[in-house]
Amino acid sequence: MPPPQKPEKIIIDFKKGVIQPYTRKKEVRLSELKEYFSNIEEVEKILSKGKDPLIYEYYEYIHSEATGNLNLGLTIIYPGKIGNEYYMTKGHFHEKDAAEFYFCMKGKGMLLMQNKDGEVSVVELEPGSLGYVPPGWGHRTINTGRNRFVFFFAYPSDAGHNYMIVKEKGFIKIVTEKDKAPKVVDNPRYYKT
Ligand code: PAN
Ligand code: ZN
Repeated sequence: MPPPQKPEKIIIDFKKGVIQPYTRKKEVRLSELKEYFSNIEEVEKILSKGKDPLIYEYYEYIHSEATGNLNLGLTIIYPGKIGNEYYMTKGHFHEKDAAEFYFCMKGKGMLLMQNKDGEVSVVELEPGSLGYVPPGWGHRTINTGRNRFVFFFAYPSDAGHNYMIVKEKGFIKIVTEKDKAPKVVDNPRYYKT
């Protein structure tokens, strides 16, 4: 039996966009996202110039998987585009049927979701709004604004993460800029197996 856990207080710093305490910080740069943006030529062009921009970073406070816990965290997606596709997270499915929520603190963006039947859903997020990811839905977040898009998330500690489905097939939809506004369009690289 694991030792009983103690109640805790977590500080969410709205100004800095950080949580305290956290157990893990991850920075994701363009070079790690080669397979994820639809315009691969543009990715290669930027990298070949010796540039490797920071696309997003997240802080996670991870609890034991064994005891019905929640993992808590905060993600910052920077503003920008690769070609006409906005900066975004990789996106993933949870290994288990585990829900998650995203509470937007700063900026604006979209929570793009799809289930295994190919149904797609988009929730627009602005400060004060919360996007709910039901169990079984793959999820990715996209910064469609001009400033940092910052959100707080929580999900069951034993959820597990599957990135392979998205890495290999992409999402059914992508979010691009057209006439200076975000548009959700079909992903030309998405294929069904
Ligand atoms: C979030 C994400 C975080 C980064 O904590 O992990 O926003 O996105 P990727 O994991 O897709 O790179 C979450 O959904 N956790 O389950
Ligand atoms: Zn998740």
